[in-house]
Amino acid sequence: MPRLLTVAAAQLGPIQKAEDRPAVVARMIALMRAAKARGADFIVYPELALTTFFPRWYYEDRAEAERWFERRMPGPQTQPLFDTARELGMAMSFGYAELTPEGRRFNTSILVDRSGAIVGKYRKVHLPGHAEHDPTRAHQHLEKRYFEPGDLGFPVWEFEGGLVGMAICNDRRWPETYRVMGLQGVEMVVLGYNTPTANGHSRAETLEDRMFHNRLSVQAGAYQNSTWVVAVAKAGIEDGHHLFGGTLIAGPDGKIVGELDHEEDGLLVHACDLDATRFGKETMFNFAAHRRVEHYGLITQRAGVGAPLGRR
Ligand code: CDT
Repeated sequence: MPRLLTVAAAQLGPIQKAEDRPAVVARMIALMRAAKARGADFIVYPELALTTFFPRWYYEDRAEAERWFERRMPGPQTQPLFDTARELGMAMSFGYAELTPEGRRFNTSILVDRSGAIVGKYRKVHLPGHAEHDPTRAHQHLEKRYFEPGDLGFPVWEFEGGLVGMAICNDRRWPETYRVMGLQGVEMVVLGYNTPTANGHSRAETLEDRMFHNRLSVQAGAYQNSTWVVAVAKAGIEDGHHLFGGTLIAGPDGKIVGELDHEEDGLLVHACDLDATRFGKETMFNFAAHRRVEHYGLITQRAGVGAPLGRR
């Protein structure tokens, strides 16, 4: 019997600044009901799923950005999402801006089981962009202003009969993200993203380039760690700013099993055989047999590039 986890990648179309939480939660619930009707057990929504991608906006006073943060999860406005998940027996994952009781701010995702209980939390480690307004950029990307780097590492949880981990957006471009979870035997990585079509710098990168790098990052992480990766976009034009779509699921052989071709709310549903991860984990990427950790020291000793180690 294959170990099947039927996952629904629930892409969200744009969320405008003026759209409030109840309206977004209603869209998410509609997707959840549609996912259930298509046989899904687990629904995955994007990064910062409850609001517009607010780090594009500069607030001189950071406190003004607090309206985009959740002080409690679930809170009064998100409770209906949890209630529906419990009613349908649907596990879920979604991202939101977390404001802790101590006043700390993180870009966070959670894993919620079928009873509606939060069983896992991840806080985004790789925060792209900058902390101050940058007049040389066509678009601001102020994640470093509004969030601290995550402090929880990259844990993997026993979840829905498999081993599941989370990442958020820019994390998907870093091989360390997947490898740390790969070393815990991860069988499915779920991640959401908000990726602008324009990179903010003058260097021209086409939409095709950016979609290529999206696929490349996800497929490489899946193949090199023999894991499913479910990558879910928030897409479309938010108050004049374009986010690309391209929600996709990659299998443990790195191949894409499905991809969305629009920028609206929509579902990509796939029955993922978690046992399909075994072949890669036991052969090509049998880590215990083939990894040579004595040569990997620089990975944790250096963040940036240093002197070459080659000797004459
Ligand atoms: N949300 C997020 O992490 N977006 C980044 C954009 C980087 S461009 C400053 C991404 O890697 O998709």
